[in-house]
Amino acid sequence: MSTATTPIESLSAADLDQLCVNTIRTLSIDAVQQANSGHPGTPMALAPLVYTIWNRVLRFDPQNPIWPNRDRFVLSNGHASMLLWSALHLTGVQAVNADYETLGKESVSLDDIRRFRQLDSKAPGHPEYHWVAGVETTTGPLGQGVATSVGMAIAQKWLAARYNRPNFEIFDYNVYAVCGDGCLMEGVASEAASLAGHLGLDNLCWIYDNNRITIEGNTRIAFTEDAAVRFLAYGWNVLRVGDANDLERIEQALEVFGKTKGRPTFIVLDSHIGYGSPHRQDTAAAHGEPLGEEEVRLCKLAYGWPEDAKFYVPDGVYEHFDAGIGKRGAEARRKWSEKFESYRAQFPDLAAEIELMQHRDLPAGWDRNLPVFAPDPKGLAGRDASGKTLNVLAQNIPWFLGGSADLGPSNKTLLTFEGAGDFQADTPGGKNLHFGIREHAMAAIVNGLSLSKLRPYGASFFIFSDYARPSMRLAALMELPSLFIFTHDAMGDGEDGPTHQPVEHLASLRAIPGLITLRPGDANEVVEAYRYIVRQPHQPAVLALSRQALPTLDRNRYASASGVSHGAYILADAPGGNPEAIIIASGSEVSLAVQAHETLLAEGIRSRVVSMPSWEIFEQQPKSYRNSVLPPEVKARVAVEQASTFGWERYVGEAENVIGMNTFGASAPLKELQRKFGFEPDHIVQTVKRQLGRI
Ligand SMILES: Cc1ncc(C[n+]2csc(CCOP(=O)(O)OP(=O)(O)O)c2C)c(N)n1
Ligand SMILES: [Mg+2]
Repeated sequence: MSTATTPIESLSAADLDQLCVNTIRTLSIDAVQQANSGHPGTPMALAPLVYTIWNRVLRFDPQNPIWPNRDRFVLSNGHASMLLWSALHLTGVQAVNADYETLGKESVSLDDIRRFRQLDSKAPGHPEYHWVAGVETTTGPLGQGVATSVGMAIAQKWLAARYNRPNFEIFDYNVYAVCGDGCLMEGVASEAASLAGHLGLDNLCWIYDNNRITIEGNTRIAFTEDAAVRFLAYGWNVLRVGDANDLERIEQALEVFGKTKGRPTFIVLDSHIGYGSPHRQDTAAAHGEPLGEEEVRLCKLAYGWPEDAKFYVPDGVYEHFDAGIGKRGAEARRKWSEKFESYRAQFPDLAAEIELMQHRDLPAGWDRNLPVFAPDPKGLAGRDASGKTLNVLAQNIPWFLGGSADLGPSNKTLLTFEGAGDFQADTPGGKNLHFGIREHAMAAIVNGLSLSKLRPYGASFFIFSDYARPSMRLAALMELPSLFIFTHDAMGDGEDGPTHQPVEHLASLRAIPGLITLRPGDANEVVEAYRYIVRQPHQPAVLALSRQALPTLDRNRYASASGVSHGAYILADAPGGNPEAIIIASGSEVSLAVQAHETLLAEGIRSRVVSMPSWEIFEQQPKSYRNSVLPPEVKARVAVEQASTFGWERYVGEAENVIGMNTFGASAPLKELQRKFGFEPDHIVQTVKRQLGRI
């Protein structure tokens, strides 16, 4: 048997493969041991898989990890992150900055790996998009990676349909996702797999690490279904590789995937967690604990490794990766770039679109013909204003697309213009996605589309944002411009009752760092909300929209809706300013606040109305602006919002100054609910007067 110290010239090709595989293994166990924290067992088991995908199959150029037509590799079992750090390091993937420039240094250095899980290391605990070049999506919450990979695969199909031309396969990449038992147990993966099967995404391959181990022990305690049969039922092609150490079999299975048309591929890979560890192999202990110095030594012995070497990359390993993925990736990218140049000559407009999209820029004229709504006391529902705006944006921005979780007709998110089309297996250029009743997968898929540089939206009722929240949180963590459109934002669907009436949702979404929530107060605020959102290339947003008509305010009388871009603005003021009381409202309560204001003015009370569609945007404004809208010396304040009162104290002082919800709603017509819960102008008037001592 050759060992890690056998002279390079006497190693066969198979020996070199093995040397690379064992380098991934030993880097992983050394990093976990050094950090005294992490997950060694799965990297030890899956090193051959990752080696085979990366060095033999993936069309990926380490010199340019953001090449648009690269194959995507997603590590959905993110706890096995050392697999990815090893692969990124050994293949020499280059760092890229936020301006999409390669920096001439490696993305993950050996020193980063030595500092695995330490502050500022480019080898953090779990794969983090944005932080480490070469990570295609953030993973760790199990199931998210595989679900997101479906979005990436949909994106490839859509991009190919729009941009490929005969002899110009500009987009023909594949998406590989590795997952474990945990990912397969999570519902989001099932939702996504079902949709992927329906859509026949033959560019998508999931490899399932069938090691029968999770944290609590053998999967016989909780997970005994036949996953292969389940995926067959979803309409996937299912393959099995019975030995995770068999590089040739793994490669063959991946070849079969490459040739399979009309269905995604699911490869069941039987593996041994902690492979090579005499005392830990096939045990849950191998999952999430360092092996211990002695066991590390024994593993190295088993791998033919020098027992005392740490973070050791033997001669020939970097070179072997260079000769594999390095050469193949560079060649693929070079050919593509040449092809793209002739494409640009023949199809300059399409080429220009692709380049804009890659930099998350917008096409010229992206906001032309956005609707302007005339004053109208009866007004328009937020969702209707949204539908009109969406239909304009989706025509102006070719790569703006999306859909709903079966609520398109209610959410008003259907794109109805000529040529918009439905995205289906046989019509992959359609812009209307049908996610089915799968909110969680929808949000993950929307993230996958965003990661592929499209501008996507997903929609549902606001109450069901709960079902999508884990992926929305990841959108924020990844700084993706994913747009989540939620209608029926409060009690507007009255009769549906408390199961359908959001209460805590705004507060809970406002608590997610980096996520922008917007609850516009009339049709023109809806347009301005979109205008703001579309211009943010790196921020996810939630739009909370009304089901019911809201009066369209007369903007000659009240301030322009462009104030939305400041998060909050003075909508109506006491004559000459200098108010003695401030009413702050969002969404459907803005018009109530305006009515209360008119009453107060008539009674000689100098009130101001602040429309506050977005806390987060307001908080980003300079203090001088914030103080001009909410002058600190004006203490009499009321906030009105048909949602949890939680948090509003920050703007109005006492909880008793908030007209909001402290309970669930009820099933009744909206008018009755407004009376029951105090969302009426008169209640606002009384609350203001009470503070001013005028009652
Ligand atoms: C949504 C979610 N729930 C729980 C966890 C905590 N967790 C991390 S790994 C793991 C077990 C995963 O088992 P498996 O996917 O089989 O991974 P293996 O141990 O085989 O690598 C759990 C429960 C998580 N990361 N994400
Ligand atoms: Mg497992």
